[in-house]
Amino acid sequence: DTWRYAFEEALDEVQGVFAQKFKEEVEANSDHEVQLFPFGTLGESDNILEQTQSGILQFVNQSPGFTGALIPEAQVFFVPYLLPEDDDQLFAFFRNSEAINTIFPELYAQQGLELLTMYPEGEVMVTSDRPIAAPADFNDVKVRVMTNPLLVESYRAFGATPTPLPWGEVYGGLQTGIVDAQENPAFFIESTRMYEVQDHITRLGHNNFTTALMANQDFFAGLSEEDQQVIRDATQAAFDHIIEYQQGLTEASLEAITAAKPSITVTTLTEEERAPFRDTAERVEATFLEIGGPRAQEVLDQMKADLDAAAN
Ligand code: 6CS
Repeated sequence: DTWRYAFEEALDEVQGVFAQKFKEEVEANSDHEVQLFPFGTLGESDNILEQTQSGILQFVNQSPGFTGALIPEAQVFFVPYLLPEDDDQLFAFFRNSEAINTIFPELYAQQGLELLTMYPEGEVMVTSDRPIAAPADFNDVKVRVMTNPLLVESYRAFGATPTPLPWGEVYGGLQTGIVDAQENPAFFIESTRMYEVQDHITRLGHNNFTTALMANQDFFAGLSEEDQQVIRDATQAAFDHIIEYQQGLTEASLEAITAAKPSITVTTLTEEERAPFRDTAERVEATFLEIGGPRAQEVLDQMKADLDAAAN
């Protein structure tokens, strides 16, 4: 039979590369086929998640940037400066985190979703129509964010005017001035050509883009143990592949962007410049504890313990 798998990006973007590896592994190790549905074939991110909850799709890759509206605890990924900038620490965290491997699967299960893995997609950068070096520069700047209440709060704390929009409206929104800025990893700024309608890229070092692969829970529970193992193994292989794939990706993407548009500026803020942004983390964390659902405190504490373990 055929398993249907939807994701939020194109085939040659990070989620697509992950999905292709997953498909290859499942098909090499079982009689099942995996049919891939990239962004734009079945609707926006929220649509493909609903289609998976209802069983029309078997698999979905959705980022907490959108899932956070449904599972409030998943908003934790938008506390700024929580995830480490160091790749080795970041990857160790995703591999070994108790929060990701134990707590989040329980929370996703309450929504009919089997959480198979979470993985990072790359350092998040701000693109804008004006230079940004301090919170004051964000004054009256409409920053498009994913539809996640804590992400909205974090940009409010940065001093900006956050505007939540689904992905499909972003390029046009930047082009027509409905929004002035947005955040995403470099590979995505390059592949979607957002740089065409933005003049500045700023590296605040505030986050890495987290995403998640899930299955419809009834579908997964109804599979033989052997098929479940095929899925777990394919997930692990895709995870390893995507970590490897990301080596050097950010720098290569930035080079491609500046080659395509030499006038664009790419600025890495100094530690001094980052300090006022970093100072907002405490306030955003407090908001997370208010709006992050019944297990917010437990999730935050476990994340911090996991991050400490990954740092050592
Ligand atoms: O900004 C967004 O909405 C999108 N960003 C990425 C990197 N993947 C999918 C998501 O829809």
